[in-house]
Amino acid sequence: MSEAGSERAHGQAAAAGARIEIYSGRYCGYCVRAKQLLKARGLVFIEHDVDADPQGRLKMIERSAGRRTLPQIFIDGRGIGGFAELYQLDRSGELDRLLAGGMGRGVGG
Ligand SMILES: N[C@@H](CCC(=O)N[C@@H](CS)C(=O)NCC(=O)O)C(=O)O
Repeated sequence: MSEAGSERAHGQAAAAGARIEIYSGRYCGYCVRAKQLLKARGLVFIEHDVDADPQGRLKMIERSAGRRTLPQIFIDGRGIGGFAELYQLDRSGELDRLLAGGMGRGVGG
């Protein structure tokens, strides 16, 4: 199996089935907190370690419309921001709706 070392899957199978991606760095406290929150919710996520992957960092910036801070988190391809935004979504209950796909259609734009 080829192993680039920059992308890893975490977590256990979750009911929601949403694709959660987090761009992270090794010495990033907000990344640690974001991953802790996701794990505490039992959510599966794919981690892109951009320290080991400069192209991944460029892709993160492109996908997030220019955001450069770590982490950057995507749910089903939609950038939600960093840890602060994840925390707020979790607190407000919006995270559950996003994971259930309830915000996925006909919203925004
Ligand atoms: N409000 C952001 C803060 C993120 C942040 O400051 N991340 C640090 C690393 S832990 C960073 O990217 N610093 C580099 C920079 O600000 O350009 C969040 O909650 O994710």
